[in-house]
Amino acid sequence: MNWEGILAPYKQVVEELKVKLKGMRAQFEHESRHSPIEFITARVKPVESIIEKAEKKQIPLNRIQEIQDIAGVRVVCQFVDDIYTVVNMLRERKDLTIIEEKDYVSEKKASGYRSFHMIIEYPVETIHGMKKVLAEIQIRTLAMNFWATNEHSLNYKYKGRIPEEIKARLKIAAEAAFRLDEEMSKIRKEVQEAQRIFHRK
Ligand code: 0O2
Repeated sequence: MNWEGILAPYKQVVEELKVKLKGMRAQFEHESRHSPIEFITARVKPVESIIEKAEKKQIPLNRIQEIQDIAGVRVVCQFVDDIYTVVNMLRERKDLTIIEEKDYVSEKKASGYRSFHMIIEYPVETIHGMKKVLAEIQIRTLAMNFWATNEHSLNYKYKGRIPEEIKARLKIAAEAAFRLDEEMSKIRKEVQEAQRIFHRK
């Protein structure tokens, strides 16, 4: 398979979305307003993982465009409320179509995972014309990101079969991350005021 050719539009999408989201962040900063976006990461799913996911979801390789997260962008926020600010801003945009929303922030997954997922359809211009590509935007807090990154590493280490004892600890850690987000939300105004003073200096 010509993976480089297949993945080229996805690379383009990831780059474009990164530029646009960073642009949103810059506009907030320019207006000296709290940015709901702390940082952005993005990736094109590695070929090995695409093949694995296609097998898991029983999608033949000639239909891999049905896999929703080949292009993936992650928006990391300071506060839980920021997640919904970003979600609402994305809902308003005219340059993408929202296909599906999965709110694992208010309804965590069994693993303890929290994050807001948006599956979008994004039109990308190629030299062969316009192509609509699916992409996944994950929106989560710094605490949710810390947890998910560590859990992801453990899943990789244990090939998806994390021992029960560690799984239980991860659930406790997920609760602690949730409480941390709750506590930070309570002093949000104080934190933001401090950050405004800090930025002015
Ligand atoms: P990677 O390596 O990040 O690309 P579903 O069939 O709906 O259960 P699906 O279609 O994979 O599963 O959608 P879902 O649940 O929205 O998950 C998509 C992505 O969200 C995953 O991609 C992960 O990045 C992240 N995710 C979902 N659940 C968890 C979790 O329990 N822990 C962590 N750390 N991340 C999670 P991939 O392809 O699994 O992995």
